Amino acid sequence: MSSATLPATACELRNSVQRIVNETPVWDLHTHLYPPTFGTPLAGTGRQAADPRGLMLWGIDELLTYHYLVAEVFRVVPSRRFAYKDFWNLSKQEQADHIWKHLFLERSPVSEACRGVLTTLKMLGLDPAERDLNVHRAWFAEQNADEHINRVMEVSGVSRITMTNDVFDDNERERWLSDGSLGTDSRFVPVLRFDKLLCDWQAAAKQLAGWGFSVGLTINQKTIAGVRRFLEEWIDRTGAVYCAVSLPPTYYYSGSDDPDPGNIIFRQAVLPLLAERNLPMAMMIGVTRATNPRLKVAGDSVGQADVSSVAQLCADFPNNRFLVTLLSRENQHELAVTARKFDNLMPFGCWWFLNNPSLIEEITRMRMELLGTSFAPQHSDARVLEQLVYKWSHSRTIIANVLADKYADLATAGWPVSEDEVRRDAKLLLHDNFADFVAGK
Ligand code: HDL
Ligand code: ZN
Repeated sequence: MSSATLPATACELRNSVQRIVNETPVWDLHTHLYPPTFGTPLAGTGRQAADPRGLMLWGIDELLTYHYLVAEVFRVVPSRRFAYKDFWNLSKQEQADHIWKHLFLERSPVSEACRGVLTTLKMLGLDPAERDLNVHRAWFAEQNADEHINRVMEVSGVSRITMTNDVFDDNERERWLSDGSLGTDSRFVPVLRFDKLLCDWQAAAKQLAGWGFSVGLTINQKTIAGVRRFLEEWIDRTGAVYCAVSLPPTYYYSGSDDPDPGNIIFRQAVLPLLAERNLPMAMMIGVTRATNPRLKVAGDSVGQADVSSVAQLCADFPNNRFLVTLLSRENQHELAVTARKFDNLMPFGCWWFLNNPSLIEEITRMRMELLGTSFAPQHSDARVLEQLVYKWSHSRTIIANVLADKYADLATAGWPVSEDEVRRDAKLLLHDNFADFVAGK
């Protein structure tokens, strides 16, 4: 390993840091990706039969109908010209053709989600300038889903893919109940997600009771025990490495006497169990669901969250560890300062509407200035397999740029860094900070 200091010139320094960051494997800590065992609508070659309700999404038509692009195409072909219901009645390919025509062929694809499709095609060895979608479709159809995962992980430099396994999603739950081996693909790491448990206790209690758990609307010791048994059963079934919730901007936690049913369940059932099991809790706060329901999954928006609730939870539950990402740009500085106050808080990612170069740069720079290298700068949130390629390529470039600037500042201060030290820092940011936090180190 080279202990040589980095090159003196700014350009050479930047190139060296970029190379090292590009070479550093990343553990992608939050995605919506799945292995083929969860079924896939695009069969490709091999023994995988097409499963229309399959959860593993991949290929050019899924890339182009990513809900980010659905929202964007209605900006240029508004619903007053092309009704929402008419778009949703199109086939997946017809939707992709519509998006390709209006966002790529008839306008320059300068948005991050558009550019991402092109970066992905190029890095997979296709010609991104090829205007005929059927040429791309033919290539994807020739891929074997399982082998394609390995290739995408290699090209994107992702060593482990963390899933989102929503126990309240019927499609997902039924697959786990019928196949106990779903969590055994070593490339994919399960996470137990249960928004409804904390956000809609009435509905959750009814469902848990229907699934045979001794849970009633009134939250008493019997119900708390029933919720714990439900969580234990699903943590064991999935092998989850952390548990997760997404919460609205209005989420508020006032402390140990908070009367909200979801918060009572959170503090009396969820957090004590996770502390016993040494599992972190991920909180993703700031989503305003269905702001425009006619856009379906593309219709969610953003709101500023209450960061003091995060601080209160970190203070009240020192034996729990909290992975937190906030959706509002305005919350980022307060989250970073809160992370300076609580070592059981790991801020992560530039989530969703923040996953754009200008904001990744701003947030990463601010976090590094406040937290050094003690945070997880990014997650992909990928929903379509090949998005790993562009999301990590784009983010690595920015993270490396910020690091190079900081190393240049250190050199000016008389502290030149070595290649080994850059490699160590990059591994902390892209893998070890999260891996160690999950392990409770
Ligand atoms: O709730 C979440 O995990 C969000 O990431 C949503 O899935 C959102 O729709 C998304 O895909 N963001 O990138
Ligand atoms: Zn997500």
